[in-house]
Amino acid sequence: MNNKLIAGSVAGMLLLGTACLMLSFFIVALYSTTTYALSVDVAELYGTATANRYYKDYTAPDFAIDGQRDTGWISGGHASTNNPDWLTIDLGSLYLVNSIDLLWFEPNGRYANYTVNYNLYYGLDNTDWVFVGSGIFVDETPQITDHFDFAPSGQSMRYVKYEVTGGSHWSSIAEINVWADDRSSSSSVPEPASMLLLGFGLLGLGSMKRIKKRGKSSGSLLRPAGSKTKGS
Ligand SMILES: [Ca+2]
Repeated sequence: MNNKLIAGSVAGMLLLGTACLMLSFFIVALYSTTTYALSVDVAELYGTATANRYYKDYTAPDFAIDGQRDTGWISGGHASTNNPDWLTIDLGSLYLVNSIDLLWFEPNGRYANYTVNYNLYYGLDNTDWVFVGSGIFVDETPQITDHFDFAPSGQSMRYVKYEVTGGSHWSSIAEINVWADDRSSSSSVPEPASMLLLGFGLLGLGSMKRIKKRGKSSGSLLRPAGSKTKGS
């Protein structure tokens, strides 16, 4: 191959490889400082639950945030609008909450069509409450879950209040899941695009080295590893 042509190719690949590699490292460094939070149940992880009353030790408030679907809080009596039962959760600090799920007990048929009427609130403190929504759990379906979404921006809160205002069942709830971006579980993850660019950079340097080697030996790039170029 013409020496000038080889020299030109080497210079071009050197320039291209260096440019790709520098760009790749810049993007990887940029994204390596970006954190991606995981959505977790901060009530189960960090919360403490308190209620105005509970039936037995095995139906205490903390069983509403223990992550188990077959345990829960049971007040031991009926509530009314004028005399509600309540359970509050203190998350320990402010969280930007994405959604809240309420899971009632899986009914076993003993109390078919019994009901629990509830209101859901959140608060920045344990005094002033902001209404989120209300519902009625009816003991007639295999699984009973109500979902409250704060998309797209989330809602900052430290406290959650589940209030029962009536119904034919004793006041109760199996699980209250409070989904938020967990700051402690954030992780640094390079994006696939930056890793792809890094690959291009390395590929460019690899091509440059192969051309430099070909310029010296004029041998085949596909020859088996370890084989010797004629005359070497
Ligand atoms: Ca539970």
